[in-house]
Amino acid sequence: MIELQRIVLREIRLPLKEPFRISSGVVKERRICLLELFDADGTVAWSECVAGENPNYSAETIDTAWLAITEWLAPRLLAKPVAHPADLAALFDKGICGHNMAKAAVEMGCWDLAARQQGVSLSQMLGGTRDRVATGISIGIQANPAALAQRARAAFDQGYRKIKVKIEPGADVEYVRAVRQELGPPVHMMADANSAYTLADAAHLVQLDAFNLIMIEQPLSRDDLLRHAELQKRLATPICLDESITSVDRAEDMITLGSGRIINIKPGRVGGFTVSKAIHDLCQRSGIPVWCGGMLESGVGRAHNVALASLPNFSLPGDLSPSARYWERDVVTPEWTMDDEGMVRVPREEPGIGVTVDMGFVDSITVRRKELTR
Ligand code: OSB
Ligand code: MG
Repeated sequence: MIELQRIVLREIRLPLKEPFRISSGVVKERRICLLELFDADGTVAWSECVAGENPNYSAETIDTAWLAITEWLAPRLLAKPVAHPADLAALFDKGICGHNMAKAAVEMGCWDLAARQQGVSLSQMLGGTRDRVATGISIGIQANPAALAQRARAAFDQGYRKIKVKIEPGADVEYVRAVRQELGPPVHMMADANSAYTLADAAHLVQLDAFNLIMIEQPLSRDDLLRHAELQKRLATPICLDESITSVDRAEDMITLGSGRIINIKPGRVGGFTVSKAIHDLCQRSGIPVWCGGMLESGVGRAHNVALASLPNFSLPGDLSPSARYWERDVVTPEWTMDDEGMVRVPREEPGIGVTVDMGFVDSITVRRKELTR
């Protein structure tokens, strides 16, 4: 039984070690909303809202999520007890359109809470089966192909099992060619366009077939399921959808229409773990591989992603880099690390997310705080 008494929202500022540039925008310093949830039985849980600083990846931002959580979502949850975190998606969707990242932040915090109440790890609570998950890196757009190839080489040598490079018009074919030449044929490589192209670019994108990519992520706009299907007919490389998949129905549409052959599941984008699990299960039944995407999360959001990625159909390496790839100092102990085989350990002995929030550090980087009570 989840009977929340209080939710504390904090906005922290966490500078990235280096700016992260994708086709739709650049981020130098993350503004991250953390949630601390207090149950009537004394259990305390944590989650992170993955909404960005600007509405470039999705319509949501940290500021819209802050509003949605404080005005609509938290009051609904604080008003009455909930039997199971799987009940929250329906509770939040009734009469509240969109705001998936805000909904997910609260919902995922309740999954951590329920896991702690039952004394099991979040991975176990979600049905995870692995004790290590394979890790890939997502490399932002660089100044030139040689700089990108050098970054890719360094990442591969560190152990990353999948090298994803961000592309956009003017920084695509030659960039991918340089990376493939540097790494050689067997390395798992992919490109992510973050919706930078249109169907008119199909002939141009077909050139990427030459580089044996395991997938091309989100070449077209989020709403372009039909056009993605058209593009997939012309591309040998599998399309993976990210921004487009915001619900189980969208995943089903992708499969029916042939808009893609792989899904990047980000629990924030789809409204939380219940929908993530449903998409995972649908894809498993349909022979569609999934992997866990990232949103430059702090160690709190990373814990939630790692737990999700331990489910059986997460068969491709996730965007789950260790703390040190993003931050000088992470907000959790222990920080997230990757071994030299490119694997991250799933905490399965500790209850809940399995890492401890460094309160002193969090306090020192908190720029706004709000307490919501019954
Ligand atoms: O498209 O997957 C994306 C980061 C911010 C917004 C969108 C994306 C990304 C990443 C980062 O690729 C992956 C990571 O967290 O390492
Ligand atoms: Mg993406």
